[in-house]
Amino acid sequence: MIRAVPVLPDGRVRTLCRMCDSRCGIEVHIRNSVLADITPAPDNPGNQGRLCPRAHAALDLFYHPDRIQTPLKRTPNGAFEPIGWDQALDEIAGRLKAIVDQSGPPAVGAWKGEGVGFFQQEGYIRRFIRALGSPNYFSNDSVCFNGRWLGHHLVNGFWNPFPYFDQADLILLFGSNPPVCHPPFLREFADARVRGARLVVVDPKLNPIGCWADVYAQPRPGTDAALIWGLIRLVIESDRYDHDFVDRYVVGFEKIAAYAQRFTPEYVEAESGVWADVVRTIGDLIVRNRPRVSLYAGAGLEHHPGGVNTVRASVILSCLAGAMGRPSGLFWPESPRLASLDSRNLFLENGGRPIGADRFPVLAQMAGEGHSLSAVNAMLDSGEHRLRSLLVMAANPAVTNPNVLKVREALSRLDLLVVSDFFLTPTARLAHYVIPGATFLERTELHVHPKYQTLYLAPQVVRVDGIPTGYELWRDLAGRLGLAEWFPWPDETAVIRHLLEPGGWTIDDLTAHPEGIQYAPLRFDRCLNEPLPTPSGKVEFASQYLKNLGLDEIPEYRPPEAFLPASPEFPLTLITGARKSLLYHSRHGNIDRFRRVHPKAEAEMHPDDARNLGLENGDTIRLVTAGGALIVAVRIVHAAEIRPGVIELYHGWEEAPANLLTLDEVNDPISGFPWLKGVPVRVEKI
Ligand SMILES: Nc1nc2c(c(=O)[nH]1)N[C@H]1C(S)=C(S)[C@@H](COP(=O)(O)OP(=O)(O)OC[C@H]3O[C@@H](n4cnc5c(=O)[nH]c(N)nc54)[C@H](O)[C@@H]3O)O[C@H]1N2
Ligand SMILES: Nc1nc2c(c(=O)[nH]1)N[C@H]1C(S)=C(S)[C@@H](COP(=O)(O)OP(=O)(O)OC[C@H]3O[C@@H](n4cnc5c(=O)[nH]c(N)nc54)[C@H](O)[C@@H]3O)O[C@H]1N2
Ligand code: SF4
Ligand SMILES: [Mo]
Repeated sequence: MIRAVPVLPDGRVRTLCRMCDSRCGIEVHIRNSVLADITPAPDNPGNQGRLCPRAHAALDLFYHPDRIQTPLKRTPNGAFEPIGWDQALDEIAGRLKAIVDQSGPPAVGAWKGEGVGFFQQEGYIRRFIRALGSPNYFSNDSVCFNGRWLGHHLVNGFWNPFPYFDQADLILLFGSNPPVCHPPFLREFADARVRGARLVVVDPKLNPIGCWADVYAQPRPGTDAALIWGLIRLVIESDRYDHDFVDRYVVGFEKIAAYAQRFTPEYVEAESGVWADVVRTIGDLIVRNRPRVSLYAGAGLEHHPGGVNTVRASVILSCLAGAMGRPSGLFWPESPRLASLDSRNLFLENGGRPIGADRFPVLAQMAGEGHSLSAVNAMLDSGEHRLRSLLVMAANPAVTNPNVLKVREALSRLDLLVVSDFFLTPTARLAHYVIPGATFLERTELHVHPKYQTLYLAPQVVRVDGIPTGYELWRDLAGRLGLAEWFPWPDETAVIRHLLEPGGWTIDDLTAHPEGIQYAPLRFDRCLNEPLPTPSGKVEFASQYLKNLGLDEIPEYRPPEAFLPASPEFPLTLITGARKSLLYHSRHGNIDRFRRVHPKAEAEMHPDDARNLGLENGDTIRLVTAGGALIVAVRIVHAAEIRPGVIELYHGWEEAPANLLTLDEVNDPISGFPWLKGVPVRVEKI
């Protein structure tokens, strides 16, 4: 049993759930020094007294019998032996120093995963790698939200990840599944529907929210941009867009108006498979319900090689629908005045170029990070630019990254791989050293929610002897490398005091307001009253910055065939990673009660495709793509649930990784994203 010391022996501690990025308010109940229960906090603006079932899984993970509780060292025969904390850090620091002395700091990289989120923990990792003198910071964000982040920033210079859906008259969801992925937004959808708001869902797979839709369109994967351009054309043709807005705020309107001409409803139907009259119906809904339109693009749009352009086109459509400067649409959230842990600008200004910056300069310049798929190539490189060591925090790329066989080969070639995790994952099993990871219940953390412009303190609920928090790990490692001045704070509370200083807040202020402090009034029209943080200061329908880099000035539509020519070898299309309610990427498969709900990997298939292939429900099939092959069971779904010709497979199964099939070298030219959804595939009956 884990050596847990809760901050109080009995009672409740108010904090935030970080079992996903929604960060709902929770109360952790402690009874006789045991973490006994988690219930919703009543007054958090996000969850408003509700929780999803994953919140309780925090306790399943915390007390899990397989949880790693001491550092582990891999022995020559491949087994792991427990070692002491000082020995682990001394040896890791010694080996890092030797690599830096021989090959220079850039031979060392760090890789952050979704497990630790995007602010304070990310800051530590960025800071550590910068202190070492390496530009090589990588993260899951190279396959997560960076595509959408870039798409929005290229057009507007900002991104409010979530609009206020409850204030919309029309919600358009493209490739997203909020009931499963962001449960707190269900309340907003429900409120909007009660008021009579319309809902359009565009997804090749009927996900739960699709069942609520007024219009459900099932496109051929990777062709959303054709539909979006068709809608842009209809809005321009209707002349019901705001001419004054376009004249005052927009660069490049004529270019997009000319380009949109070819996207007639019939052309959109030929490209995307969405019927021409459905295209017209959606266009009509936009025109009638503007300007209170919430257009939300999920991971379904960015996991394609044309992803950033698709997102850019969706932002242009939102702007033409009048969504700029409205709570239901596009607004420019303010950031709180906090000190920065991260020193990315410092590095980039000094000419630091992370791995992948030559191929994907926009990612490096705008998001300030290396390209994780190029990092994998650099681990396999034998030349002077070889990446020799990687420090992985809360990520499982041996399952979650495309082309997992290559990822595993690359990780096993490293001279030093250190992984911090709760469990011996496929990634951790390749490590030289495994560091036990602290759950969010074990750390004190600041959180910022841009939608509400709210700052929260999530206090530590429990301490575990022998398990360092993320901060303690980086601090102690930096100390051993002579870099103590980068981590001068004794503990996480001191870090938070430092972070709060510029804004004049104190820890007591935040403790007194567990529901969060709104750090600035919400000014939805800010984006209409201040120059935008784009090169021109305006809304960039056309981007000179991209043009100068030899990239698409306007977000042109490129069909999937532009990236991989159609081949009779691969007649079907594979989409991966539609989220499952109780699983989280490669996580939670080891929670028995969750496993009973999602027992095994299954490829979902349309009944017509199954019939053509002579398949029955439960048959075993081999899926083959240009990337690899995988044997898996088939589940034949209802005819309405998936577009004919499309196969869906969840991406988090350790025993059946969908990422054996995805393509790491077919990339979005702007973000460098791999091809995770829409990959040409063949099905063989076994
Ligand atoms: N339970 C749970 N919740 C999660 C996660 C989890 O693993 N589990 N992960 C979290 C993370 S990190 C993320 S990034 C978010 C993602 O959150 P969302 O983007 O809201 O959801 P996904 O399930 O990734 O939705 C992808 C949808 O896109 C569809 N799709 C696939 N290809 C296409 C296409 O070409 N066009 C269109 N229009 N749709 C397409 C899929 O069928 C699927 O329904 O979820 C977060 N929430
Ligand atoms: N084919 C395909 N691949 C995909 C996707 C897809 O849709 N299709 N989606 C992509 C997306 S959007 C994302 S975000 C990535 C996610 O990619 P990853 O971040 O690599 O995925 P996870 O499986 O969530 O791995 C997180 C690991 O961190 C550990 N962990 C969790 N919390 C903590 C913590 O606080 N501290 C420490 N030390 N460890 C912790 C967990 O045990 C787990 O092993 O996957 C991507 N991969
Ligand atoms: S949606 Fe669920 S998992 Fe995510 S923060 Fe809220 S309670 Fe936790
Ligand atoms: Mo993600």
